[in-house]
Amino acid sequence: MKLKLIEKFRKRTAHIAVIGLGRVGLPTSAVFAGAGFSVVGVDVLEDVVQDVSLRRVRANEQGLKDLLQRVVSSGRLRASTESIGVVEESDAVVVCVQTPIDDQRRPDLTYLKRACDEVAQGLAEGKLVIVVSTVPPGTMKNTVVHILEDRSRLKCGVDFWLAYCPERITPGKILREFATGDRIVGSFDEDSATVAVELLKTVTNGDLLITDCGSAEVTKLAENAFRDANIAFANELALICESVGVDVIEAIRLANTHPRVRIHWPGCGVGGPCLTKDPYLLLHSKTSKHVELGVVKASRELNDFMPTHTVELATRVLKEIGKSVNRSRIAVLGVAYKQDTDDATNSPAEVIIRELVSLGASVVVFDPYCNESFGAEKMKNVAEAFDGSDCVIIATDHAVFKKLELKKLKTLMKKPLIVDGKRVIDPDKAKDAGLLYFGVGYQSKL
Ligand code: SAJ
Repeated sequence: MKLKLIEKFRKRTAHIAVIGLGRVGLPTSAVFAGAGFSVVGVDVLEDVVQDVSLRRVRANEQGLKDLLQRVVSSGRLRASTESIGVVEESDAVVVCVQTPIDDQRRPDLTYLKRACDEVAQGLAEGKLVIVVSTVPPGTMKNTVVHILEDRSRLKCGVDFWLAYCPERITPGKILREFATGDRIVGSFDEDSATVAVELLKTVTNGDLLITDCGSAEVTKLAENAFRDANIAFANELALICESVGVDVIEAIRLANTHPRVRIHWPGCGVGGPCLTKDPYLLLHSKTSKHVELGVVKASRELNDFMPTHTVELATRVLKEIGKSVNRSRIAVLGVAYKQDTDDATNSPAEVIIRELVSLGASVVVFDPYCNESFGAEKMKNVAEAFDGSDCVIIATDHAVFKKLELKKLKTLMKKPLIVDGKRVIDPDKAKDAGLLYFGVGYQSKL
């Protein structure tokens, strides 16, 4: 049975179902179809399914539109809202549904449980199920395997194979990272690992690192929680540097010349769908009775405070130069949560804009890629944003913001104040251009 499935993967004759066509599922479907498989992507949302049929990609993701055009036109990828029948006709099922947190920041596994229940209804002997969704530790063992086995009356590792292979793709570079990145393959049994590796080998040249499910779950969460904590450390340093009059970027640059130090970049906050959520999935399982497990939680809290800190910085400096925030026109450059993408999910810019508006400022925004404006007036270009402003706040590190013509732009401003939330501008260049420059981790003398 196992060899038959492996043979189908090698010959690309296997049929693959991808459940969930979001940020991860859509590229996953396209990549498997691009590798030669016949793929059906399933989503509960009609318009998402229709987007695939119309070959429409909403995200600004390098190469994805071309790949989708190719695989849909060739008939290797289609989409459906009906999961059970699609699973019945598939040899492998890849689950990519969202695993959000609720208002209390507890994991909400509703989508995952529903997807597993439907997969179980279409499951038969000899199929492989791979879960890709990010999950709290223990979810595969305590939830996923039970739903699959109970509903299908089949035995994992005997009748069907099951693996947990979290994604590691980063928006903007998804296809490249998919093709070259190493992948974790967590499984309960050797055969499941072998079969999952055979499938993943068809789409990545990276190493496939086999482990048990629990380790794979913790690894995925550790990756994002570590990055969040590292950024929080950089942000804490930034706050310290502001109070002692040191440029945090200089301190981090020098500290990072030490062979065992690698501090991340500070800024006006951490956004996106992953770093803002995954640490809470990890925290959900904390169990120590002897010590308060504070690092992950404190990191989240500090990073969540940074947009407010940026607003406070702008407000204070405006006041010092004789301008109250409620009489100021403030331009926010960048709405996306991440450089050179159009995604505004949990963007620090949202908090910055909303707080400025609630303080009575007149807020305008410019982002070359992102249509979202969180209620602020959208400007067509950088010059329009600077024109008549009392303060410009940089909230996203888009590459174009690193090359602003500061001398020219300064002449358009009412007050020449720039607050660099992403530290993309050289303070000396800004000062040479006649600007008052403040930034996260950088204080100027007025
Ligand atoms: N950020 C900083 N300082 C830094 C790096 C990032 O402030 O030094 C900010 C960014 O501006 C952004 C936020 O953090 O607002 C998140 O950006 P990111 O590039 O760290 O991460 P994501 O959320 O786009 O993608 C992460 C990646 N995880 C890691 O790098 C460990 C990606 O590889 C994962 O696949 C993705 O989460 C995911 O889906 O889990």
